[in-house]
Amino acid sequence: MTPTITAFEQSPDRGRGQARDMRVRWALEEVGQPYDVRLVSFREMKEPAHRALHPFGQIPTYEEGDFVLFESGAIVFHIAGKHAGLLPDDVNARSRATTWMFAALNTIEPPIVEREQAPYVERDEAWYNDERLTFLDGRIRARLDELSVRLGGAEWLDGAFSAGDLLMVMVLRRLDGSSLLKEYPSLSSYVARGEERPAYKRAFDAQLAVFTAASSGSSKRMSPSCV
Ligand code: GTB
Repeated sequence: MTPTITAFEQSPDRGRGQARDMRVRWALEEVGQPYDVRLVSFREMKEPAHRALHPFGQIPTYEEGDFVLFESGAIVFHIAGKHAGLLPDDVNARSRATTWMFAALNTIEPPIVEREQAPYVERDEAWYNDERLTFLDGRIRARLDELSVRLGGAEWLDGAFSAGDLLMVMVLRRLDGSSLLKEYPSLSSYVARGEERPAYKRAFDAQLAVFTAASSGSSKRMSPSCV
């Protein structure tokens, strides 16, 4: 059965592949699973029909007939469990790769998202530039220091490319608009390796095509709730 995912009708990121449907698209492309996309507006996301799929009224969702999932990490995990190619067969190696999925979403992404959100809510505070940004950037740097030490000169985090790398690359890409990632050449190269994968490119082009088709020169600005 062809799964259906949901994505923004018009992504506030202007097709830069930052919305979380990109993670799901990339996973589906990696395993060679065709998929349909249902585009939803911000209004539709908050209506009962969509909330029946996603209790928090967000994208992405994933449907295979009556089977419904939300949370991009859970969806990627489901795809990786159902198809070969994103998680190793060996149980321990599979758990290590899964650990990197959690590390990407629970350890690396939160300080990055907090840094993204800060300008929306704190920009006008007197202490914003000198204190708050220094603190938030420092927290991200601490994680990037540690992650780059662990990656060392390896191609991927634990052997072959896995769903852990897929999510880690996507999370690190959220630093695209800042100079922080550039301070870490090995992590920049790691992200570039992910972006060079044919499956990544197909997923990126597909989400960009949605934005391009929908765009008439206007776009919605990202808002603090749009994380
Ligand atoms: N934990 C959930 C998951 O991983 O699936 C989070 C889902 C989520 O945050 N969805 C966002 C959403 O639906 C879109 S992806 N927001 C609308 C709302 O909450 O009303 C987050 C996102 C959006 C836009 C950008 N951007 O413009 O750069 C980046 C990331």
